[in-house]
Amino acid sequence: MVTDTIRSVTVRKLVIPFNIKPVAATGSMDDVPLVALDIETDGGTVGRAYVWAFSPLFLTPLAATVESLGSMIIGDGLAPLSIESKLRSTLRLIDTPGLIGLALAGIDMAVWDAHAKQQNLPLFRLLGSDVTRVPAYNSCGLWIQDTATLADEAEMLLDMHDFTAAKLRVGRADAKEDLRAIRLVKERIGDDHHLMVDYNQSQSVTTALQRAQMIDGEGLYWIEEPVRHNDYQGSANVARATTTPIQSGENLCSDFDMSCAIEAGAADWYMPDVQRIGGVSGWMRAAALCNANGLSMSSHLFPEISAHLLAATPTRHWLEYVDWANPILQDPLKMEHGCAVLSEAPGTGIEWNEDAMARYRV
Ligand code: SMN
Ligand code: MG
Repeated sequence: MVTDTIRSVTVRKLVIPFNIKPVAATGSMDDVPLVALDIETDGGTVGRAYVWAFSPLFLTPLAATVESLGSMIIGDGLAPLSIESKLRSTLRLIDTPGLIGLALAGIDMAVWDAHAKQQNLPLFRLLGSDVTRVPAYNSCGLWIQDTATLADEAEMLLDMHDFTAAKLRVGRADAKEDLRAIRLVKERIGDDHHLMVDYNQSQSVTTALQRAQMIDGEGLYWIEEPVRHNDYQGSANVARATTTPIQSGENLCSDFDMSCAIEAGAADWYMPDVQRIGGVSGWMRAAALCNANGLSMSSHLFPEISAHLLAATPTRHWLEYVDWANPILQDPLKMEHGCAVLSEAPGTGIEWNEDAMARYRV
């Protein structure tokens, strides 16, 4: 069988405004700096994906890193696992954390998109799934902000697509203010809606234990990243002391990282981020680990591709919904009754709105 080969890898740098600017306990953001990838084959198939640079300061280095990795796969056959394996073995000496890891994941996602398009299948069907709806929580707001604004915002976020769950960021200097924030939101949304909270790694193990004890009886759905993400033992101490499930995983950079976290009992549930865990290829390895260990797996950001991946994840749990890339997408992810509804379009469904791309290009 003759397969297409990779002809070009094109990157564009974009800065998109947020509807609601994220302010977490450990950092805030003014806009969404993205690197958009187009990987074209000699047969004319174009795979698309985007990666997130966190800060506009890292947009140029991330785009350049994607370009460098892209130059390594020109002429290769359109075989996502073989391309990923070649990149990882060629990069063994420099290793692949940081920007190189994000860039590699971006290439992997775009190559999988092209592969699925060539097979004329949406990614979730290519991966063997027929699950077309994935439950989602709204993560577009409820940042560290004036507690007086939280209840109205929570109601607005749930109303957006009849969501049944939302996430509140915590980790304020005064733990009592966090408790107040939780109670204000819980009281407004009621017991038939779930509330997750995220400390964004802001606590020491000692304060995390104190704070977790303080909020453990508040009926929260999960407590996310209470301590530094790679302090697996510290996180395990918090997980053992708490009835509310501890959620973690957005900072895991490989299935090996995940296996270490699981071995330590760092969390009750995991939520890998597709651009950190290694794209589609890395995600599927992580999903196998969660399945083997009986652990529920949710996603972090990147809802367009994560919805496909969760559909193919045996222990699928929650999709984290954000609308950050919507302005540049021709068909933003369809949301209905609190679920992502997967499209039958071939690939991941990521196609650019070229007018918007021109507007936000830097
Ligand atoms: C988060 C994501 C992106 C920016 C800030 C905070 C958060 C989450 O950890 O889980 O959504
Ligand atoms: Mg988080």
